[in-house]
Amino acid sequence: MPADYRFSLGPWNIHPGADPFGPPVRPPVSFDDVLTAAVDLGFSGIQLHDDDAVPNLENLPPAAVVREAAELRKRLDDHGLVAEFVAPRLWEHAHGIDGGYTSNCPKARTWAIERSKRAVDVALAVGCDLIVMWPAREGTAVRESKNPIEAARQMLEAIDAMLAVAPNVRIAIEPKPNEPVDHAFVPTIGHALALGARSSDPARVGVLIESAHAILAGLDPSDEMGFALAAGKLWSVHLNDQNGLKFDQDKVFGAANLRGAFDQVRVLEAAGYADLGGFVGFDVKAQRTQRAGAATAHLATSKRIFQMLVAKVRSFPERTANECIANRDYEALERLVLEHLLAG
Ligand code: XUL
Ligand code: MN
Repeated sequence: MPADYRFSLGPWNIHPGADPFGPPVRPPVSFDDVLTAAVDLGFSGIQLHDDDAVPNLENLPPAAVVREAAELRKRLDDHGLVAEFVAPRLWEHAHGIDGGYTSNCPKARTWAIERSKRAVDVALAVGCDLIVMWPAREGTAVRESKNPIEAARQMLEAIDAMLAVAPNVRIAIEPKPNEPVDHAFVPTIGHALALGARSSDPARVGVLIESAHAILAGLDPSDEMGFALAAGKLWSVHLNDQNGLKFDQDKVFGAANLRGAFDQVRVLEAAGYADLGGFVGFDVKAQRTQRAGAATAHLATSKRIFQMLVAKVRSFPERTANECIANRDYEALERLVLEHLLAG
């Protein structure tokens, strides 16, 4: 029997509905309510930005940051939850206006590295060894504003600084090709793995793949996952969906491309992802039209669709598929997949 999948979410996945064109439409949800909702939804992992875990971390000495993170660990414990990862949130702070690690301001770069080291402290105190590095503003809106050769070196320096904090800390890079910047540095899984391979300890650098981010890069998320899985580097996923090349939509898993979602689940199943111990995270956003009482439906639906797709993958007629492949009859294979997906 394959292991059961473990599901995770971040507090930002349950939010009051503000978007770049309008204010919140639902009351704020407290952190404790997020934890309760996670349990009710059958999730066991909580993903955290460093300041989700310790909201005032910028104003606290390092020892106090660690103390607060340890307190949070107890609160998670009380709910039967564990922290999956901590991600340094550099992109909301004034110092991170032009990126952190690749900012053109040396003071901002120093701040970014120091803050990232604190994020490692937070992760260890909250009981996890995984840091997620989403290089949000590490990139350009004006191509000539930064030197891409220098930027690769700076990203590497940041990774090495975090690795040096503790011998057991691991880093999962979560690439995204654009938004909020026009061109992000490290835009795909290939870039992330190449960078990790040049770090001071390649064994401790892997990736988190978000479906929508791969689609925004014009790539197939299941192939991106396959590439990372082949290298033993897929340490987390942010399953969601994306309707073509536009802003990062964070739609319900499978909502835009059910077959693409099936293929992602299929590659996870093929690799025994559940046995490898990684969480299945859903980086999905509630629609702004949603009323407060129903603003977790996107998470419940994503999980349900994932589980239904696991059943679809497990009942897929692999033998017939292999016959189609042996006969090089890919039209028959196409039909087999489509009929299987449509069968009740
Ligand atoms: C941004 C994104 C982030 C990261 C965590 O597009 O996906 O939420 O997953 O910082
Ligand atoms: Mn994400």
